[in-house]
Amino acid sequence: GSAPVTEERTGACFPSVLNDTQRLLGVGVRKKAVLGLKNIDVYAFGVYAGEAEVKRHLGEKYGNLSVEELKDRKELLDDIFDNDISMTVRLQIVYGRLSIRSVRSAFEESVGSRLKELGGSDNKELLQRFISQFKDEYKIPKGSVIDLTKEPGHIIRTTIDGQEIGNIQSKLLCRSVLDLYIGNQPFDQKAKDDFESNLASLLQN
Ligand code: DAO
Ligand code: DAO
Ligand code: DAO
Repeated sequence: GSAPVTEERTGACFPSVLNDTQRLLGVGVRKKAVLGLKNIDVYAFGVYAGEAEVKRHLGEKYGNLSVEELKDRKELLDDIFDNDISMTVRLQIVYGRLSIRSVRSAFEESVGSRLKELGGSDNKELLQRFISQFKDEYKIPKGSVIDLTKEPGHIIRTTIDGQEIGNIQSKLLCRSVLDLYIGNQPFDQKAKDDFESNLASLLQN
């Protein structure tokens, strides 16, 4: 369908297609425990992938599988990466008092742990290079839209409300960021489940 999709918990609304090429495959919420006490909803997110590329690169291998079969294929995520399929994770800020400082430290924790896990060796420099894009003067009030776009060549481009703040070329960083949303311990399991189901139906068309 082409109607926008509303993330139910936050009411955030996501277009079903981005830039005429990328299809929305799952939506969810990033929560965070503050002071070890209550969970706050930080942002809603939508995960998009290039429709034509998905069909071109994965159709032959996965097109005949049911959703259940597809979910059992652990190498699917690897194939998405190895074929350098363009993707976007769109974040819509829900929490009204987000400071750039807290973004930096949350990022070090979440992406940093994936970099360690997936990359093995010392990736402090890569992490710092990405984080240095987040300058103190940026403001991300409630309603801000941040796009993390993975372009061919494993370039990750960051925009806030359509304005580019930087880009970095790194396969490991692309993988680590996407892993937060569709990897083994995703921020929102339902978003990952929806991603897989919608990917399966995309491949069957
Ligand atoms: O169920 O909460 C939800 C939303 C999931 C995202 C739905 C995206 C629909 C895109 C369909 C593409 C498959 C052809
Ligand atoms: O004010 O201490 C606080 C709570 C801040 C929570 C920060 C979570 C940041 C998550 C990353 C957001 C990326 C846009
Ligand atoms: O939620 O822990 C997380 C990871 C968030 C990744 C996205 C961070 C991009 C934030 C850009 C902020 C610019 C000031």
